[in-house]
Amino acid sequence: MSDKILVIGSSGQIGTELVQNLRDIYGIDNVVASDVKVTEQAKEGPFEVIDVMNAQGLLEIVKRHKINQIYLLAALLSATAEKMPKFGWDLNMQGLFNVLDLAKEKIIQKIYWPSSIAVFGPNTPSINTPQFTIMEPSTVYGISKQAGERWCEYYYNKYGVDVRSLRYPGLIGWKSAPGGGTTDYAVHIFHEALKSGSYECFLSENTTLPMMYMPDAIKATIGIMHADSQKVKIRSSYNLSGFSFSPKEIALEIKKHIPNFSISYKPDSRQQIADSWPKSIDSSEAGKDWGWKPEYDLTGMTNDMLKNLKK
Ligand code: AKB
Repeated sequence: MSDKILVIGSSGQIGTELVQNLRDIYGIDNVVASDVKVTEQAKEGPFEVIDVMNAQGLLEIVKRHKINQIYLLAALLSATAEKMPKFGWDLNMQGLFNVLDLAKEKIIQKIYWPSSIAVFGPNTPSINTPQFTIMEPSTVYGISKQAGERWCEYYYNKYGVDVRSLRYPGLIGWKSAPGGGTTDYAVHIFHEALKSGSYECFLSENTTLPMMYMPDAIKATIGIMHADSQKVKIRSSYNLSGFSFSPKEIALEIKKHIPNFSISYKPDSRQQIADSWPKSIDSSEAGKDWGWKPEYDLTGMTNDMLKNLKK
């Protein structure tokens, strides 16, 4: 059977780029984009409006398009979920159950579901955080991702559901805007540097966080989905690392291109979230099991971001 893919939450930061990449591989008609409302993406290929909380509506669309793989990206991220804890939990968990159950019933064959560095908490070793370690997340988003990881592993062990997952660090890209995350500053800073030459950062200057350039994140996502099933040994979620930096360090890197660029700091409630997360991640299990290796570092990412945003 040929692959027919549904991307849920396709108009967000990851989905925008993932859909383009999947369509290059599988063909436009074999990748159905979907979001809670109609977006510009509807002009580019098959598109459906899906509320992932509506299991029956989801089932109808899956059957109509003969979908056999789902990438479930719809979620409330860390900062937004803190403002709407109950809705954040409901959306992040119910959406996952609705998709896992489709695979349990053998209606679809394969699932991609993103986890996050938010599964870690203040008691986790924060440097080179290991794959298996203390996980006591202190945010709604982190709690939902950690619970989601447990359910993914459970569905794999109990029902043989082929679900694959990565713990994304902060993601940086120029094709689409992030929404509602704690790491979003690392995208905003580029736009403001080019637009106004200055940026007021909502995290303090030495807040180091793990980050990744979007081409690497897409490569990892498609890489784990294409890996032989036996190679995907971890069915909760894999640590995934790119590089780490603080607001001060990225500002210095931007200054190499825009010498007059200035940054100021006004930490808000997101500071506390960032302080609970690791500073760097050990992704050696992903390297060992299915060959993960990032290409970009801070300098390479900054060069490429500015080059593309200037266009
Ligand atoms: C967020 O900041 O909430 C996300 C994440 C690290 O999962 N970018």
